[in-house]
Amino acid sequence: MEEKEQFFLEIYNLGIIKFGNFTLKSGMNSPIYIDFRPIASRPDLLIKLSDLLLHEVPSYDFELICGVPYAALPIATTLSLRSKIPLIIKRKENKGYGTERMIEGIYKIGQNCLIIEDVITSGDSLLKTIIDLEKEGLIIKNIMSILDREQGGIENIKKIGYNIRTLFRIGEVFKILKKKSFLKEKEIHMIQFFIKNNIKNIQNKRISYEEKKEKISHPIGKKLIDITLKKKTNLIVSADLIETKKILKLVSLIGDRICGLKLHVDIINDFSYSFINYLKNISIKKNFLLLEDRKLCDVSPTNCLQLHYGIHKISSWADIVTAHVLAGSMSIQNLNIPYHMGLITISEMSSYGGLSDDNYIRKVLNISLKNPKVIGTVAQRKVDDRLLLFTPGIHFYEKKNNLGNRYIHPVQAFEKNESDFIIVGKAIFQSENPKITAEEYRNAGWKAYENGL
Ligand code: 5BU
Repeated sequence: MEEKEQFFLEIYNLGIIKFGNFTLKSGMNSPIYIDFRPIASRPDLLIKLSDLLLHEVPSYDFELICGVPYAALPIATTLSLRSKIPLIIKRKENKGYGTERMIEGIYKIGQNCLIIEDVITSGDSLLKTIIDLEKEGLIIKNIMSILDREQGGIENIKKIGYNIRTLFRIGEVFKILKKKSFLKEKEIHMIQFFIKNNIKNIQNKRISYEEKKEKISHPIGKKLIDITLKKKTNLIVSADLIETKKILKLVSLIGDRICGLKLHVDIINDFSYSFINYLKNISIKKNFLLLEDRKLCDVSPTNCLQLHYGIHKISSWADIVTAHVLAGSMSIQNLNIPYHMGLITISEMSSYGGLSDDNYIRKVLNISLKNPKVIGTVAQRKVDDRLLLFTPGIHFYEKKNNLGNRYIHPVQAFEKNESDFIIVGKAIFQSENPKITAEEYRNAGWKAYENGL
């Protein structure tokens, strides 16, 4: 223990733990950020670390080593040099040219590979590495992480049958730092806050709409939650129809079952103000919100024009509008958004082959949290509790179609991603009986939410 403790204090002095307000790879917000990358510049510490790891997993127990990209790569490389066991490299994304291999290096089907992860939080990126290695026919008998943030990642990986160990646990590390008086008063408070929140995460329970309402400051976010609780529905129907008559007919069938109606007004052939006024009145009477899936994606002045002017004058009737933030945080500032209108950012689309990577998603989530007009986001993962999570790409039966759409079941949206709202399009409006089908999706969404509590 003495040796491990000494080692941890040495790496702590490199600044591997930072205190503040951080968005993690998983999309979660945390007052603590741990980054082992500085060790890459200290060969002496890399050697010490790999010797500590080899003490935990003897080298006769594996034939290959692979680090979860990218932070664990220098650690895995050192381990390979120390143990003389070959390294293989896992890519984070396909190159898109050449061999398009996800795993580089020399290996054979059936070989036993040790995986090294630096910090384990939810276990999601580790799982991606496991899946890619197994696709190549490799066997994963041992996984080592350097530090477990004790947020359920180790348990998640063990639950699916893998043998995973960790060198350090965040709780014990904090004790060492406190014992040695390495922490300031403010940092101790942040740690206590972190540990309190962690317990909740490990219990694996989602937060309720009531709790979420406390965390959301925007009035339209609160209103959406109120409607959801009152009507017991988290279903938003996407009316991707090109005739106003068809949209109004659909609404007359499903209006009682939804908390929101999503439109693409630019696909409507006969758009008019009388239509939108009529729809607005129904939305008030039946108590649901109108979402315009405009996907603003330009610089701020253009977004502003697209929102307020043109044929559709979106800001005069929509309760919520979607926006990409590809052009940066400023692109959704100074839009003169009316007080009662909220924005939904798009962090990660539901299609397969989308171009947003973990880094992009993290940045969008950060921008979303800092902009008071943003009520939530579209993502295919769990996000910070201060954002509402909207999940399109929902279907009971379809999984993937040849148009690039990927679908998940409502249960998956709530269980895996802790979604707040499901967005369902053609599964309802193309069904033989949209009224009954909407009721089925409403029930599935509501039950899945309640089961998560
Ligand atoms: P579908 O018929 O259930 O596939 O309709 C989904 C709707 O959600 C459709 O209007 C899309 O434009 C919209 N959508 C989506 O499918 N995926 C996304 O990531 C986003 C929006 Br953002």
